[in-house]
Amino acid sequence: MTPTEKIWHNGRFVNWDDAKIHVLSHVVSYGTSVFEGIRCYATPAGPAVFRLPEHVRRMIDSGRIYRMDMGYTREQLMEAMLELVRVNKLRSCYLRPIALRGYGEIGVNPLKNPVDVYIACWEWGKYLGEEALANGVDVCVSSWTRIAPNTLPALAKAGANYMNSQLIKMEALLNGFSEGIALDASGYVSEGSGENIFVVRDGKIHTPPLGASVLPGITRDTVLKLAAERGIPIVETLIPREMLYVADEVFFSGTAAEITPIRSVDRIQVGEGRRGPIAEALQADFFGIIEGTKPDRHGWLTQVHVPQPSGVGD
Ligand code: PPE
Repeated sequence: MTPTEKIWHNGRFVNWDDAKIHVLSHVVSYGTSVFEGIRCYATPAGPAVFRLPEHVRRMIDSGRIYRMDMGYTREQLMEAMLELVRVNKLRSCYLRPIALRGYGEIGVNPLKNPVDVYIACWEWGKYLGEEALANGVDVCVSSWTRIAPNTLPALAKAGANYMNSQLIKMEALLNGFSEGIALDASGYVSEGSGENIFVVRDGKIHTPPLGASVLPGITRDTVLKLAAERGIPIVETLIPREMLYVADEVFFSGTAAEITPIRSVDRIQVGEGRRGPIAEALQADFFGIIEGTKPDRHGWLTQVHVPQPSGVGD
């Protein structure tokens, strides 16, 4: 990770190296945090953040589920992120807002500990490797089950959920795969350690419903809308594991992973063993919008509005 100059903390900009917490902060022992991952892209009109209002809304929702009042409105958090990108003078970056229970009391009860909000950003390349977007990745079905309903809420993007994700990811990597797909507590396909999943058969796209312990992905929603626009049938439905083995295409979506094709599952080739036509078409729409070569019909980009240096245009 390449440090940037500033991190936003409770309404103030602090130096990157000064954004520190005490070891007895509630979050360290008990995992008390909610966060987001957001990408800012370099468009021809300048840096623009992809689906910023939706990400901030999900962060506030995550906090609500865990009774964490952030003390900032959606508008304030959005403005803080835009200002942070300007302050750090970045053309493109990944933004990571985090709300955590800080230092005060020790013990499980979080309610006496302050809620601290931080926002960091840095330049972050391709999540599953440069080649993954074009050629696809090799994945496995995890031996770990995704967090079950009524244990940890999957709709919240909470730090603690990622202990489950880490088990999925480590197992996959140590066995020579790029990523693992977790099944839900009933044995249906859920999601990757950090991505939603889509399965194509006979021209129709399937994706697990929110009840299958998935994060309500913003990119997932983007894929649902882009597919509908192209007239590609897309349904949210329970997916049996073996659908992965007989699919024509399988692909991931996520802020970090964007739209990444999957070319094999458990060493069984998916379709032709390379990126399929539906994934390619959706990538073309997605990258077209974020690169500014296709119109932003849905208003998904929020311009950062970098001030022009004085003298330009004189
Ligand atoms: N499921 C999980 C478990 C998940 O972590 C993500 C995002 C998604 C689905 C896709 O959601 P969305 O980004 O809104 O489309 N994972 C973030 C964190 C990755 C990380 O390694 O950290 C991300 O993609 O930014």
